[in-house]
Amino acid sequence: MEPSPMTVGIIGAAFRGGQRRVGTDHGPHAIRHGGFLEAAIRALGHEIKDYGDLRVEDLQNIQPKLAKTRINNVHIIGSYMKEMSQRVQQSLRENKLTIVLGGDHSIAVGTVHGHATTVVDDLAVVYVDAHADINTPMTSHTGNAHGMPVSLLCGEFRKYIDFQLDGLEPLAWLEPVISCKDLAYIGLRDVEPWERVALNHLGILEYNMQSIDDIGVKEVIRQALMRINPELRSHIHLSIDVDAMCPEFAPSTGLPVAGGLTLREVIQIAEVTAATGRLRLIEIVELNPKVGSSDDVHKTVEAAQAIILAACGHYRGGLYLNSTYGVDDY
Ligand code: Z70
Ligand code: MN
Ligand code: MN
Ligand code: MN
Repeated sequence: MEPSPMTVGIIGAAFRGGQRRVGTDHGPHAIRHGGFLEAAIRALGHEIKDYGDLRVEDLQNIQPKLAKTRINNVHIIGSYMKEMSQRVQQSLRENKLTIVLGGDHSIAVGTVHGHATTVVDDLAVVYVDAHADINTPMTSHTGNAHGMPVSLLCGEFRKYIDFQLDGLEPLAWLEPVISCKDLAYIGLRDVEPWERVALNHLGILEYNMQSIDDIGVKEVIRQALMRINPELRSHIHLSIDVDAMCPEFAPSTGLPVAGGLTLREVIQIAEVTAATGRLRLIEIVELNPKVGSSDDVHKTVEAAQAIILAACGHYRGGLYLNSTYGVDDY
């Protein structure tokens, strides 16, 4: 069946402040691929509204660096995520589907906050990642915010985060907008000891690579959606860290981990999620065009684009009966 035409909002999250490497801030430029991504989405029959790239240089009111803090770049992260939340809210109001191009995974603080702010029911978050990203400012060994978005967003963690004591004033506006029960992980295989304790203690729904091998990805995404969104009433936020995939499919990322999902498995996750009619936001994060060879970058960009197109209703069979492609396009 041809995807029903919809308006699609695109937001570039040109951000790298949640980790140490240069390059994730060039992710949006790489994935847009000189207009190719938008052309491919239009070819599916959709209309696009592009909100441009949000860069740190465009921000006002960045507070001066605090002397002592448990999150690196917290002053920049505080302002950036507040602005990102606003931009996501605007796009969600104006479009059926919003696509966010990261950026490191700390941008989820802004995107999930923005998304959850616009919904009446609970938001359902599907988090596809090799990592759990659930460190708190206290447990993190790195101070990198891309390892913390889940703890910053979930209410269950609030009693463990002291915004004053930990120098986190720039993030004091951040209300915990989701609960651990609204979240399902897919693809985990590199979880720190403390993160393992947190996942078990809070009973967070998790399909790690072992579950994928045991029951298959189709059953995994079906169960995940059934558990966190049983009547499909909630809007779905699909957060995809490219390192969820095997390095052979997504080599250009900061921390590749062997033994991950195939591109086809992530495409299927996107297809099944989109088919619910409840997918409202997909973000692709941690693509770093400064990592690896140009072949590596191209491979990773093509993977990101294929996943996005699957979320937009692209059919792998190749042609719809009344396709918008004409013979001239070939
Ligand atoms: C580590 C930390 C992480 C992504 C690495 C790393 C987390 N657990 N997340 N790459 N996407 O610093 O907390
Ligand atoms: Mn991540
Ligand atoms: Mn990761
Ligand atoms: Mn190309």
